[in-house]
Amino acid sequence: MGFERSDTTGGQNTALALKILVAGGFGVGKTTLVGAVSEIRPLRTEELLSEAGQTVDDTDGLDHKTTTTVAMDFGRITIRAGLSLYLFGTPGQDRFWFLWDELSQGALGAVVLADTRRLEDCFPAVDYFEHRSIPFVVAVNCFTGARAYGAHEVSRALDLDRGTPVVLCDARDRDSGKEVLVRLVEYAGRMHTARLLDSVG
Ligand SMILES: Nc1nc2c(ncn2[C@@H]2O[C@H](COP(=O)(O)OP(=O)(O)O)[C@@H](O)[C@H]2O)c(=O)[nH]1
Ligand SMILES: [Mg+2]
Repeated sequence: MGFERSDTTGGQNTALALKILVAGGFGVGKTTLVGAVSEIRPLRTEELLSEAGQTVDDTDGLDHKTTTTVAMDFGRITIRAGLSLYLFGTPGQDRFWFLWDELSQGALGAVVLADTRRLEDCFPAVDYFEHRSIPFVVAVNCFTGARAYGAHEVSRALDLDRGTPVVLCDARDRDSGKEVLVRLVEYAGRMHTARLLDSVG
């Protein structure tokens, strides 16, 4: 389980910094989410969609998206005193998969963003975290114009393991994004405890 302790006050106030990945398909709202919740000016690397890129990046049904993240988003949020999260928005395109293995080293867990209009776009991310037993929550970014599905329907459509949380959210909204992250931290905490008990029992 990846975290670092930074002790700035001689052992009085030990701060935990946890690493969280934000994954999901192209245009699902990863950059938006990291930007909405981050207390520091989010670092992002975007490039204008090149003409060549446009044939690769299917922008149908996306809201006037003209840039794409080629490296990743980075942000930080303090959940409560002594607990902050470092957020890494993973590259949303297949040609950047090779970056994920490095990014996922030491991560507590992941948020998989989903858009119910293109639910299949998050299958690769779901598979990726399931196969590596990295705890994740699915956050349905409720775009205007998208039919509202319940958490249960999304869970079934994605064939998630029982217990994997599905949260409806608005990636543009700070409180909504924070709620997703709190759910993830709680869920990942339960998963890690259960595995620990399994390994001693
Ligand atoms: N209406 C609406 N638009 C959103 C929402 N989240 C993101 N967007 C827009 O969708 C586009 C893609 O979002 P972005 O964060 O860049 O997606 P990324 O590729 O996953 O990083 C941007 O133009 C956002 O402004 C949302 O919850 N509602
Ligand atoms: Mg992005």
